[in-house]
Amino acid sequence: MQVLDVEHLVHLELRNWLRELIDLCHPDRVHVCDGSKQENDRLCADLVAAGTFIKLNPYERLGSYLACSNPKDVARIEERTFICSETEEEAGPTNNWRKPSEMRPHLRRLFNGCMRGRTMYVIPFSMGPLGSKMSLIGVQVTDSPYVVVNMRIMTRMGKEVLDVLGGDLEFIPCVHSVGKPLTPKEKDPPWPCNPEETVLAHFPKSREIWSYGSGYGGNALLGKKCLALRIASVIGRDQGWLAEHMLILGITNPEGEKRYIAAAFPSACGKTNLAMLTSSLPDWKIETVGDDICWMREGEDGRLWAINPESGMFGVAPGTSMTSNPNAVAAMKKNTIFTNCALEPLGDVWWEGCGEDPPPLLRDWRGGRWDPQSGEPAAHPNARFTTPLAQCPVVDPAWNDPNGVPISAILFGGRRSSTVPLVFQSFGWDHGTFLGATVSSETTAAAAGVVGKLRHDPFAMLPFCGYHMGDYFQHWLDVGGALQAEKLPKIFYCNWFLKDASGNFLWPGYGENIRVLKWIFERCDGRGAAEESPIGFLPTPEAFDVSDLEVNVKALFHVDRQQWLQEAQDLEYYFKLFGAHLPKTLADELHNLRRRLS
Ligand code: GTP
Ligand code: SPV
Ligand code: MN
Repeated sequence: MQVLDVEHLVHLELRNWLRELIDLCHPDRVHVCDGSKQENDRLCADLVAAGTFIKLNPYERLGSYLACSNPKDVARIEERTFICSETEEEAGPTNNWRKPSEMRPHLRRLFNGCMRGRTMYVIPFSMGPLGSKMSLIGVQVTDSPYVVVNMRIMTRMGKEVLDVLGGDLEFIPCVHSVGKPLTPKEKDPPWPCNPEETVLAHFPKSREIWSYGSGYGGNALLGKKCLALRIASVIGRDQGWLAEHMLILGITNPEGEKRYIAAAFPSACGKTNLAMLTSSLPDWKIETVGDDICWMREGEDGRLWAINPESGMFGVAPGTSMTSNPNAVAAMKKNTIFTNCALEPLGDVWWEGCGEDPPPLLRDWRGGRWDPQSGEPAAHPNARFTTPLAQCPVVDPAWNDPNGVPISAILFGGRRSSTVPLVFQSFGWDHGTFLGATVSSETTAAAAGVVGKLRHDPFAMLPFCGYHMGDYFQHWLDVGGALQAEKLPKIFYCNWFLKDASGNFLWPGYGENIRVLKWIFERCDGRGAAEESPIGFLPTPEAFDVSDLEVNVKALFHVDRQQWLQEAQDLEYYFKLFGAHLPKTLADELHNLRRRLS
């Protein structure tokens, strides 16, 4: 382990920024992270000693730990997430806005002395392959060692990033504190946090992130949603590229031809599962480039090329099993941090839907003996695993390629129990942009608040767009408009979550989703028959492979005019929200949808 010291950092701006933060936060110690294994081992040992981590049984889970959070700190908190643009209009109607001149003094008060009794860790990290033209560098300061060891999995982190940063490259400053300074005699709780004062502030103009009070997920691992989506969406708008809440997968057909597909579904709606699905169709193969975030820009050949800015997965544990997602199960056999799972007496983790009955004497995520009669789940519904993407058995050979991968198709989708058929294709890029703008989905446990409520979540970016959503729609139209039509990815909409009258899923999902991807692949090839419907192209019965499956094809592809007229009516209201920022092209698309329906 090398001892890196703030005063020896060659980057003047970084050094000055850190000095200011040390003055403000008053940490007892400062540690610049080198990203080494030794450093990680020591931090994990410290976390075990502090009671934050429980070391799991090494025969089951080598190098792996369980952390259980404070019950008040279990998910992203959208009400406390702010975009601090100069004007409210720039943040737009879908974001919480605070005037920078109000937020800055508020943050100064909160951060003043907030790291007393703690170590300030400095994490240099790269979102995207080291040194790629498409990558961005951030430096996160945090007083949470749990955050450091998670960031080491989720990003490229440490000394090698400082080397790329050199003396003068730009970095995105990210400041994080759990908001729980310690007095000299005070004992640190296992999961320090400050739910009453939690705030997550983004400054799109100066490209800064300040997060206070939460140690959980996207609130605290600032490279993820804060940098790679909220701030990167603003940078992408300014520079002509796209920062999206999308998985990226490679799909190879039985002839050995390969294509790449990106897909946007809202939080906890199936990205990780689709990104590494095990095909139920023989000789079709899926490989994973990314499971949550995708940055896309025009390549030298005029196509859209994509990278995954992350290097790990922060995946939803409940529901992950050998039947639903064997690749994720294999990936998390070692070097994995589990958060808010249940603990078995023999030192392995357990969750609802893991494929095994709960063993006796299970400890629930709150730390007490789990009572199966209680009706409460043993693992929190938003329990997560943090695991290196490189450990996924089907990680794509190009996942770390600095040039990214060329995208042939883009999917949008949401969790809809009715109305939206299993899959359909847009009439073109503009109509595809319209489909992205119209995504609605039932809310999930990934964010604090009610679960199961249908809400608009355009492009699955509602909580993640750093500027006016209407302008974001226009940006999508502009990016597409700048590319040659034949080079544009084809755009599709899908829905794995249709239900029948008794509330059962109409579609088996998971590995069977390959059948949808197969049709998409063939559509990109100019094969794969489709018929026009008022909402887009639907697969013809012959073109959609349901061999060996017993499903109600008619119900899966039914387009109910009444329901869709209702949908269009609702969109009419929704689009008003964006006022003059709604692109006319999208208003026209809505008008055309209504015309086709009537
Ligand atoms: P974030 O990490 O929050 O962005 O979530 P995600 O979009 O990656 O969702 P993920 O793949 O983790 O899935 C979330 C939940 O949806 C899990 O409980 C899955 O079991 C469930 N799920 C995923 N794919 C399918 C599917 O094809 N059908 C059904 N019915 N459920 C699915
Ligand atoms: C999501 O909510 O979309 C996630 C989890 O991927 S978090 O990192 O907490 O945002
Ligand atoms: Mn996500």
